[in-house]
Amino acid sequence: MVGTNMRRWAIALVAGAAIGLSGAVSGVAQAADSDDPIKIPIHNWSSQIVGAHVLGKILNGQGFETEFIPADSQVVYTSMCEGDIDVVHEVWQGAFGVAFEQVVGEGCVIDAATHDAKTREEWWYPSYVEEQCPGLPDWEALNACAEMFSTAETAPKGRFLGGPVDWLKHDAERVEGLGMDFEVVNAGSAAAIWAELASAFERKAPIVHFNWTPNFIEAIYDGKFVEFPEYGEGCKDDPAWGPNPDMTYDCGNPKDGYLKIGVWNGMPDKWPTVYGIVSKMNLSNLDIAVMSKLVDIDGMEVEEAADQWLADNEAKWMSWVN
Ligand code: TMO
Repeated sequence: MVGTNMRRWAIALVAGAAIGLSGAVSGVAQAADSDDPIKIPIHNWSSQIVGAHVLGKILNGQGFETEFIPADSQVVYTSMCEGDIDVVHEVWQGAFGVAFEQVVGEGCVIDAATHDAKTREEWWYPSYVEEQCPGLPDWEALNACAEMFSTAETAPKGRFLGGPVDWLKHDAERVEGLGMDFEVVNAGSAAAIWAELASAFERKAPIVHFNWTPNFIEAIYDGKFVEFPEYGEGCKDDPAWGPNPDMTYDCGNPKDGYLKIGVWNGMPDKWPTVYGIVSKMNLSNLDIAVMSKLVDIDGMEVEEAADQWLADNEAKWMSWVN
């Protein structure tokens, strides 16, 4: 660590000279922090990818190196326990709450912060489907229309187009627990869901698929989430809970789910400055929606989108750094 510290101080001196020792040495990592790169996962939805680069650029600006690692969004929680990933900045309650709370309970991951953003991840349909299937957004009304949503693959059952498997929504368990006439077909990517929505929308064809908020979709398509039996503590781990006494997941996802930041429990010792920054990071619903919009609507490259968000939100991210 001596070498590490020497190098940091050398950087600090050079930076201090360059800025006339104005006191703005906040642009330099503290002596106590390790030189190792901070390992940030890259998942498979746009806001997360842009936000990972936003965080990376903020840390780079403070003199830290970062490494982006493509990661399965469930396995990432055990990877954090093993020290292979250092920070997950978009922990969505609906998709990852179970995996995240488990490793926090084990003590190897720290629940470092809760964003202001409130999230919902749920079955969703474009509004014109309400004319085709009366009684929506109630799930029993949806189920009565199941066949309308069938494809060659699922007929006579309706198709629910789920997200990529690593989002692990337990939709199949829900279908079984609630006795629904649907079959879950997982999309290969988020882009595949949006392509199917665009195509169905053109033809005003019935479709029900996985969606979430905040997301760019709500800026383009009018639509609604399906209302399932209300989520409650116990639904995901206590079979006795909910309408089906023998099964878990017989409920919808939380309607005002959290969005959290998890870090490897070694971070506060290894990179105290980084831990300080990450613990203050705080994104709103608008931030998440804008990050996805810059890529999915405006067609920007990820890095460009991250630069744009940083340029438009300087006061916000500077407050995490200082
Ligand atoms: C985790 N996700 C936002 C895709 O639901």
